[in-house]
Amino acid sequence: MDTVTTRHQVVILGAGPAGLTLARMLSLQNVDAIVVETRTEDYVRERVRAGVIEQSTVDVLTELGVADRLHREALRHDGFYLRLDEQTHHLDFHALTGRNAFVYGQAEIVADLIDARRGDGAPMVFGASDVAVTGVDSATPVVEYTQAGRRHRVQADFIAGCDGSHGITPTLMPADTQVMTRTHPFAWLGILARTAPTTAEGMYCAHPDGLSVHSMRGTQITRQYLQVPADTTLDDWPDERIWSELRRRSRSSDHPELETGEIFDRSLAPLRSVVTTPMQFGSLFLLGDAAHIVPPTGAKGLNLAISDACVLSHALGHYYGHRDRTHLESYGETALPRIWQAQLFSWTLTTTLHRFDDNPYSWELRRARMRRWIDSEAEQRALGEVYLGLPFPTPWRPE
Ligand code: RFL
Ligand code: PHB
Repeated sequence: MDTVTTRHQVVILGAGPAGLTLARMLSLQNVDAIVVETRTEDYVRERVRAGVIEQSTVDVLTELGVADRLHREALRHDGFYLRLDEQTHHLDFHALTGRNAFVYGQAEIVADLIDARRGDGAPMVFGASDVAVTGVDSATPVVEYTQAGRRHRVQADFIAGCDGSHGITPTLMPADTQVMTRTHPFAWLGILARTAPTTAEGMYCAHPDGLSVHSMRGTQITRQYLQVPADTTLDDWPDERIWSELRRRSRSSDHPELETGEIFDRSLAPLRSVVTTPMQFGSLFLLGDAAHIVPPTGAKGLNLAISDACVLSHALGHYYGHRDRTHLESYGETALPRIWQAQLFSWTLTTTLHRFDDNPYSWELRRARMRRWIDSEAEQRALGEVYLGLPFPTPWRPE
């Protein structure tokens, strides 16, 4: 097979939220990058995942000129509902902070970013196979891949590892890299269904038998999750079992029973917390899920991916604008404090809202903490500040 050699300043591996947002930020700063993705474009555009995005993320996407559809179609939420002891409570973070959360599917954000990149006429490759990266410990790293029967060899200054938790870039980090991991003893079964949402905003239902989450995609489709055992399979969950469990865990004395309807997508996601440090090595920088994972409780993963993209884009802007490496050298140190705040938030929500054991003491402690969230304005404000998005560590380009 013949090999085509090209050169770009930055190779971005992965066309998820981290990679595509970084690509847009670099394009707007005239930094020459190529995006290389193993999946097909259709697959990436349709992958069902996140839905709740922070005000801070929406603000950046707006600045990047990729949020026109988002502003037309996203649902704007003030907070979320918490159902405890069959009663529904609204945590109104907007009233306390003046900010909002937005519901807009991850696939839509990805589609908007792909369309913007096409508009920029900037290189983006889908369906790459046999991706190999060499020389990350040097100033001349190389990425090779095969696409449409040709081998490509790309020389670059930097590699942005945006290839997610199962990608190859995390494996290129040196042996003494710390990968701090906690695996939670359960998973989330997620569905998309053709039903109307029961509450106007997303809802966490804390039930002694386990969590159920009720979110939405627009006004006609719901996105709902059930805490399930880590070793369960989708075959264990016929539709009737899913609905009866969602209904049981979300029963209330103040709202009608959950509506049921056609389930047209279902998936299982394990719950893990991971932080990799350092987040960089030589000319390689890890972003998003390639560097850290949060359990989906609290909806932080995509937002963190975009905040990493800001930090790296800012640092690359400094490098190409002024040949100043200082921001590149402190990339991880700059990104990590916000990542740890999101880890703490997701950890707190995960350990409070899920059932870990059937010990009544554990349940009463969890109830006591939720009562504080419901009853104390100070606690609500503190939750709301993180839920709606702490400020990003840096602007996406040098000021
Ligand atoms: P992604 O989205 O996994 O993208 C990585 C991309 O890299 C490609 N890839 C490669 N490309 C090139 N070469 C290779 N060798 C490659 N190997 C893999 C992959 O095909 C893929 O396209 O990572 P990124 O960009 O870091 O984005 C992270 C987010 O996707 C993730 O954190 C969120 O989905 C997490 N998450 C949520 N985050 C939120 O902010 N709000 C939410 O409401 C929310 N809900 C969720 C979630 C994640 C969930 N699951 C499925 C874990 C709900 C669920 C159920
Ligand atoms: C979603 O709408 O997909 C969603 C809602 C709440 C979460 C995670 C995901 O905690």
